[in-house]
Amino acid sequence: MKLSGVELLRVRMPLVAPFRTSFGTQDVRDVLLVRVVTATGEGWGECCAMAGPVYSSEYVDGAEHVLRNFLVPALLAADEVTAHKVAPLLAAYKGHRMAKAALEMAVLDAELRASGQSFATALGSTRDSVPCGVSVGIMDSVPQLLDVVGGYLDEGYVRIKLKIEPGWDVAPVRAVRERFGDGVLLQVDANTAYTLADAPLLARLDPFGLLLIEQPLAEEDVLGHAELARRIRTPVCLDESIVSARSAADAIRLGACAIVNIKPGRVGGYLEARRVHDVCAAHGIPVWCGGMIETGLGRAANVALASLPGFTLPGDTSASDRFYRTDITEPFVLKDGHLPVPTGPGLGVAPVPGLLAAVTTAKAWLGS
Ligand code: OSB
Ligand code: MG
Repeated sequence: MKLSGVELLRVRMPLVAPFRTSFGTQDVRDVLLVRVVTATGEGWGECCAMAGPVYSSEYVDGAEHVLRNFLVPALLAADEVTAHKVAPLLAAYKGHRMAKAALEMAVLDAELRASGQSFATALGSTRDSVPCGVSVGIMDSVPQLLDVVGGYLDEGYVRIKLKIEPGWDVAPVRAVRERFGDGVLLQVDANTAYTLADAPLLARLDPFGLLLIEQPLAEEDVLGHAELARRIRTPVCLDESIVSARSAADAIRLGACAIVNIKPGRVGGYLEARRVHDVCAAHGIPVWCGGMIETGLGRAANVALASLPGFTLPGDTSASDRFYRTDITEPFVLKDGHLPVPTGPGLGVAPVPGLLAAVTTAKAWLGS
């Protein structure tokens, strides 16, 4: 394909409730969308960067800047663009994986729409629905947390993830276990809020039979995670530290993770995400699909990815209404704790023009 142009759109969507993590509180999602246009059609990508560089070094204005000034011009200058050519075409530009991922996603969508194949089929899906977990933010009180968790269990979510930070860890986990029992699939996510000196504290989570503890230590502290894994019984799962298939292979070799959270944006796209899946599968490391508060576009692609065979744990692939009263696509609706894997060409969903227009704050066309 030759790209005739690329549109960058900024979309502002209020969250149904504030979402608090160890790195801050969000009540609105400022999303960057990418629409690539070819002679025969279009494709959609979503950039998962947050408003500020608080989860990782990328942030949405930075992603827009690097796309506009470096990444999009590189693709517009190429005579032949396919999804598999995007990473090599952009390889001269270091880092900026979330920005690259959004552009590659849009190209992949355009390519698959043109050929009539779904994301799921292209990635190697083996299931037509995926079990869904939900990520539960830090609350003001334990009773409030129990209400929220109870609501999600009533909705049918099959796994609960509690966000934790120092001062909000053992007590909320104990309370959820006491109220809802040992049968609930339960895990925690620290988003790098601890250090190795906290190992004795984190070992106090051992009796609660958690599925995993996600990213307790700093992004670059891979050896620290390996040491922590020797000092606690809860399996260590990495999120922020895994930025490529290579870093996954290294972390596994070092004993830093027993489980991996795969987020396509964090690793530079859905094609690299599949390679992370393959590396983990080859080592017997279970994976699950993370989330970055995606709109229906990113959600569709994540659900497709989560239907690959190595995704043996429920992901943060919650329904649209977990974060948004109104999505920009047809909403993803939970059924028996599962979401259906889209089957239509490409993402299988597209923005509904009126819904998209209602939340779009800026648009820029790059190309002729
Ligand atoms: O660490 O998994 C994370 C949201 C934003 C940034 C980082 C994370 C999260 C979540 C929410 O936990 C996942 C979701 O989209 O459901
Ligand atoms: Mg995480």
